Amino acid sequence: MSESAVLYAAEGGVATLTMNRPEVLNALNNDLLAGLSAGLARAKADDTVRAVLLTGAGRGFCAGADLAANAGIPGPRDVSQGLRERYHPIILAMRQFPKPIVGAVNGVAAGAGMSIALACDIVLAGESASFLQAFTRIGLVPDCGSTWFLPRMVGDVRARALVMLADKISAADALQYGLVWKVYADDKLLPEALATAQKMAQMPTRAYDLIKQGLAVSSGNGLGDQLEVEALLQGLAMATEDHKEGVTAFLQKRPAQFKGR
Ligand code: LHQ
Repeated sequence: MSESAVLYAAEGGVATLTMNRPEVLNALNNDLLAGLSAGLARAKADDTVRAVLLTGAGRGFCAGADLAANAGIPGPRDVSQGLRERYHPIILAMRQFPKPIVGAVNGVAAGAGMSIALACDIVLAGESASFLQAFTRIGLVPDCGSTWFLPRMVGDVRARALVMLADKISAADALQYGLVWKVYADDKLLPEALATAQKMAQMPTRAYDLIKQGLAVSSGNGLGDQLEVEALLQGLAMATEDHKEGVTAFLQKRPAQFKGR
């Protein structure tokens, strides 16, 4: 595995993962996929890391599967297995990641690269970023969670149009559709994304983990079941040191100092 396909830097509670194949807009080959998996595992294991920032080097965020590298895949069965073995673990790891993930979409996010952007907890974009469900342009179907994320994020009408028409949409449209949280001037994106991640790294990390667990099951649950999930999660949140600190700080009229425990 090439160490440089994904750059890893941890500072101030934030691990920054930078997809680093700028010459192909960070298209996903096995090195980059392995680098993402390794970077996520490293950030998860490091107790000093309490938030992750994911971005791309150069002018792209991620152009999806490397079509040149994948051109040699012999048949559909191998593609399915490749998705299961190399792509799905990343999407699931992101959604099950016990710390928040901020995505800084600095350029085009296409195909599986758009799915990866959508798997982040907070998606921020530069004003020249774009989003492309590229799959049908090459006779494929959306993968890596796009058919799961999109209807939930933008509704059925827009989800169908995005995946079937495969038009590249601007960051402004993505904001209007609810695919991203905020759009910044290109030169402000990374500093703003880092500030967001740093702020989240000071927040109650265990509560974030529990929130992600609750949101993960909400769309499959009825209200009664989800109320029960919330009750269980709240019991766990209430047992954390950060909850005690939050209440103590409130009563003492001072800012809380959360430790992520
Ligand atoms: C690329 C790529 C790329 C290789 C740009 N691969 N080189 C998962 C697993 C298994 C099987 C199949 O599928 C999947 C899921 C998927 O992700 S399928 C979807 C794959 N992605 C695409 O179809 C997007 C292909 N790329 C594009 O349509 C364009 O490059 C976009 C719209 C992203 C950007 O366009 P431009 O800004 O005009 O840049 P460009 O096209 O000139 O690209 C710059 C370079 O990057 C260029 O290389 P070159 O040597 O000519 O400078 C491209 O060939 C290369 N590149 N995407 N996915």
